[in-house]
Amino acid sequence: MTSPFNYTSPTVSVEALKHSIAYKLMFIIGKDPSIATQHDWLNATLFAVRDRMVERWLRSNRAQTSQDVRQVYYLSMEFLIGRTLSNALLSMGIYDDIKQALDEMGFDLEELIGEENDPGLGNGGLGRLAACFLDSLATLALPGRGYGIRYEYGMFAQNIINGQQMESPDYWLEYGNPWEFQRHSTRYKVRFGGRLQHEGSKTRWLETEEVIALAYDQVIPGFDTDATNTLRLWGAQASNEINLGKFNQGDYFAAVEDKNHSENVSRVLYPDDSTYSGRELRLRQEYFLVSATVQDILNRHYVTHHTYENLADKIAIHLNDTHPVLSIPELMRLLIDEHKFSWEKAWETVTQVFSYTNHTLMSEALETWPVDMIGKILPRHLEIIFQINDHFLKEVAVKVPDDSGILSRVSIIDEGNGRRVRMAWLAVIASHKVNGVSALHSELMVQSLFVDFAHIYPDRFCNKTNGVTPRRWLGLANKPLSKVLDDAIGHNWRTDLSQLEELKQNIDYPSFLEALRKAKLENKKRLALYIAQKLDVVVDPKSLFDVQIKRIHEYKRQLMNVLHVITRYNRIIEDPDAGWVPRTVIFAGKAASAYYAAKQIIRLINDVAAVINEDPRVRDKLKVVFIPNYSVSLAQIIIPAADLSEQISLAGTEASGTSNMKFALNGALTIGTLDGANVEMLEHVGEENIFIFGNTTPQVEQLRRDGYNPHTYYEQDAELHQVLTQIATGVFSPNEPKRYSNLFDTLVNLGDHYQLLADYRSYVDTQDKVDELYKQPEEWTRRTLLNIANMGYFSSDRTIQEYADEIWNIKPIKL
Ligand code: 26W
Repeated sequence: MTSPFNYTSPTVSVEALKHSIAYKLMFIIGKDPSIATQHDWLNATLFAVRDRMVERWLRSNRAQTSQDVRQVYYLSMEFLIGRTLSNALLSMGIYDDIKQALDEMGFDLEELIGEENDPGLGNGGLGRLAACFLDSLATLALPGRGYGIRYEYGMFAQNIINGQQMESPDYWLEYGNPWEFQRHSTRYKVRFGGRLQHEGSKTRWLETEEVIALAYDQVIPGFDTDATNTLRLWGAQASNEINLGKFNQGDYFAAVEDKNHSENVSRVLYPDDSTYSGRELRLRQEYFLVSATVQDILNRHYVTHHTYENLADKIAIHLNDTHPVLSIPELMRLLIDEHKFSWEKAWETVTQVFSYTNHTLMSEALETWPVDMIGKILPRHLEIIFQINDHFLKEVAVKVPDDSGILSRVSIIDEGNGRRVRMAWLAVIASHKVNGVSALHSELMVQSLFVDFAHIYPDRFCNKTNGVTPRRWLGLANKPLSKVLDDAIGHNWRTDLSQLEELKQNIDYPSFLEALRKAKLENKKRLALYIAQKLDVVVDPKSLFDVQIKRIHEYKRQLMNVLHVITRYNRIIEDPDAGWVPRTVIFAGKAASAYYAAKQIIRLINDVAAVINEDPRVRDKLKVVFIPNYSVSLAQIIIPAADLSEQISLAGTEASGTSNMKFALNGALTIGTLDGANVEMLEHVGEENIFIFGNTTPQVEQLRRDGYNPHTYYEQDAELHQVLTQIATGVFSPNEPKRYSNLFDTLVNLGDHYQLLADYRSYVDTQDKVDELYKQPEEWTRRTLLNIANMGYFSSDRTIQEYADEIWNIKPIKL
């Protein structure tokens, strides 16, 4: 008899697909076709597609278990995975079949794809990087799983009202989430608070509050392979044990309210990616992720090995920034308190298992938690952290005896600052590898933030330059260009991006350059249509699309971009017939809700746009648009349409950047500073093919040391003076002339922390060079071709292969 589990994939003929979509609509959604909404049909399609992935998924899982390979667990508070349907269709190679099936049923696939919600479970670069990494892990058949939180509310939705950002909640689960499998039986208790009881060498953690972490799994398909991985997100559920005291006193409502309260832990993503907030709920979230995950890891390990002795051989745990750092004391606690490990053995295991990526050097973003707060919420963990610190400081005193200040500098506990726990220090001390995300960033990391640790542990620090997945960021986002590439070099660049090099042989073929230009124009038309529909602004697809899309932050210097826009505006008015290259300047990005300066920058962009777009004197020569509610799916529309990519952060501040890579891969030229991964992009594309300007990191530091005075630039540069005066005197806010006097002061009188004025002249001059080149379309396109062809290095497949070989020590599974 054949086993019922010897099940092969449902066939993927168009007929079979039609049948299963109709079946899902009836039996899963429970709707009659005559009353089903677009969303119902979308969900029915998602279910039908999901079915076809599950069999490979189970097989991959079985292979991982039976081959008993070492696994990596990627812990991240954020995963910005984007829409899943189209990505899954391309991965499985059934895009055209589904398209036809839906077509025959009277639906347009593209339209349904546009209906899918885009889960915003992340802030920006860090969360999106995690999603690219999952895609690459699966595509390379590497055994790895992502662990995160299933926030009910993702990143807030941004509306622009009267030029200002307004936030509204993003309840992304409104129509359900057909991709996830809720695992009713995979649940762990996560405990908070309580007190400790010591009996001899044993410690007990008593009288805690409890929350249940419930697993929700999502399938992560590899591209063109059966290998399929899992992203496991935890949702909070109140534990069954409601407050019996209150219940028995007849206070039914209070007892149930407590239950609701505990579910808050997975309610909402903290929408701040720049300043660490210090809020107790955030600390609880971090522990919630970590505790459920470490319990799950141990459980999975035990099921196959019946021992924890070989844990360090079989697992690697990666920390995406410090946010999941409590997994270190959590693993120590479980090994010692529950599994009878000695301190020494537990610590040895921990240091072999953990690795950590740092994503920012900026001090305001570094996590430190008050000792008292950790003590109240996680008393046992605080005790373990102190113990780790004691052991470590003793080791340092032996290793570096002649440096008197070192112990207080490297201590996990910052005694100066109201006693706080430095999470990054804990991560460095417990990890066998610590990496930065670009060559420059990794270098600065060991010279500044971790300089003492680099002396203590010289072999611990390394670089892993970020990358992006070519599947989503070229194959899916840019169909016109993908077609051109397929025709020229075949399809395999999707899994071996270095093949793009072969495009160089086409550099002298005008017809190929023409094909590239046509693809770009098609993408620009699509974006122009979107802008017309959403903003009621008409932009010319033939104009140069100059794009800056990313979180709004002072260090990223969107404001410097605005200074250039106003400069250009003034020049056009001054000399309207000077042969201007028409430009459309496009911005998008969210500001953290409490970040006043960032919100003012958004408002200024919109005010400037209103004035310029209405001014008949500039008409078709300059347009400015701010596209609201930036997201992964919006990025997929905007990036392929860009001619110019703005990567203009102050040198030394942007750890890597990843949109810089996406833009170049999609045939935009970069205007940028020598910051983050721009430096390596320059090395790969060659200096003729990128517009680099501004001070370098050493120059920035020098200027700071010498006492940078922005006022001199303001006084000495007439154009700059004019622009700043216009902003300060209300030329762009006539109803409220003083609206931007604070902004003006920050730049001119309060030190201009991000040195916009110092880089302004070189930025504006470089923008002139951009115009000159754009006037020669053939030459422009040749350079975009060289950008595309040289982006192979920036595939996240390359990055993940390096992590696998040099940090995690994992090998692909055989399928
Ligand atoms: C605690 C508050 C908080 C939350 C998130 C502080 C900092 C963060 C992240 C580290 C911010 C972030 O997304 N960093 C970005 O990471 C990308 C992926 O490595 C880099 O490309 C960006 O340069 C870096 O800003």
